[in-house]
Amino acid sequence: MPLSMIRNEITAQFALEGKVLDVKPLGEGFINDTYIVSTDGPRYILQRKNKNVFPDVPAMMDNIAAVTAHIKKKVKEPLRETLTIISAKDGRLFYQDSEGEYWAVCLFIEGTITYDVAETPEMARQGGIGIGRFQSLLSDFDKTLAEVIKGFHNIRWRFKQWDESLAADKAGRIGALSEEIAFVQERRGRMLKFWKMVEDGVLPLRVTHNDTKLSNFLFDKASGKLLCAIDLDTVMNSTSLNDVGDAIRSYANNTVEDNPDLSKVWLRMDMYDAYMDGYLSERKETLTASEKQWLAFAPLYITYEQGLRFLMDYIDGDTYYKIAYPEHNLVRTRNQIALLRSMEDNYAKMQDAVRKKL
Ligand code: GN1
Ligand code: MG
Repeated sequence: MPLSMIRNEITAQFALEGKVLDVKPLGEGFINDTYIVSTDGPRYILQRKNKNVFPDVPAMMDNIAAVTAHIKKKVKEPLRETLTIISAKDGRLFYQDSEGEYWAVCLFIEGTITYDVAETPEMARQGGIGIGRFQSLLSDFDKTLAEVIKGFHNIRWRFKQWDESLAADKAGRIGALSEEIAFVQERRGRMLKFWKMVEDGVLPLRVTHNDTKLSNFLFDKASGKLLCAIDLDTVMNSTSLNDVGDAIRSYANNTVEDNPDLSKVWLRMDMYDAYMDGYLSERKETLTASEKQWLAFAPLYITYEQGLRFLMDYIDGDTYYKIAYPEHNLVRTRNQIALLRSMEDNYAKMQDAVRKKL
């Protein structure tokens, strides 16, 4: 859809304050299309939600509305510490256009900044406090959330998809991927063992964000503190350990997740340590014994899962993640494999660091 149409027709469907002056694409995210809307009043974030990825956008928006309403009741600055959904003029949380596409708007939070790579351990510590706080604020949230993406962090389900992808070899690519495929296959049992604890209730279900990479958090420019978790599309009920794991996957990678230069990819223990320090300062008292025991494994689990998902998308012919060049998903896969190797080399130290803080 041309930008002029988004500007004139889509924004007009929402209850915005002020006259729309400008709409610009914001090149963030691998899934949705995101725009920033300037008006003579507040600024807004407008998104076209990806309906191939999210089969039930209305249920997803209900999840986000419920979670943000809960957080708003508890924080000092309700308009800055969580997202504010702006309804469509008909009162719904989204607008569906004539092509069936879903659009949603939230307030742009001024005075904030996002990052792709953590700059200092203090930033990682703030990240840990931030997700810990997110979990604490939602610890008494008692509604069940819709499962917006089936089996999102469920590796048993991912293996089912994986086996089907390998069997279909849709893009005819698996012949050249024997090393990467072997890497995934060798670790299946270990990863299933972790997920089994979620299935058996050994690791409890909590309200989780499920997409906690660094760039999904706003930092306050003035204080440097983590202010707000954004991209709430995947809030669901899962193990809270994965929110820490996914964060470590990005905060503690020495470089971005699609750097093709693998000599730059490794786990920064200083970032890991600082993140865990912040996180446990918030959550130490509330985690169960099993959660504490498996916390250090979560980054390995999520990095593995992410590598598998990138590789599966490459094998399927790049239908899920946005790519900027043909080998993008393969580059991402190799990056995650290198990061996981580095985590495996450091696993004893990772466990030790957690133990010392408990
Ligand atoms: C996607 O939407 P975005 O870019 O924040 C993906 C995450 C991945 C991430 C990798 C719904 O997140 O699971 O970890 O890319 N989100 C979905 O960068 O699949
Ligand atoms: Mg997302």
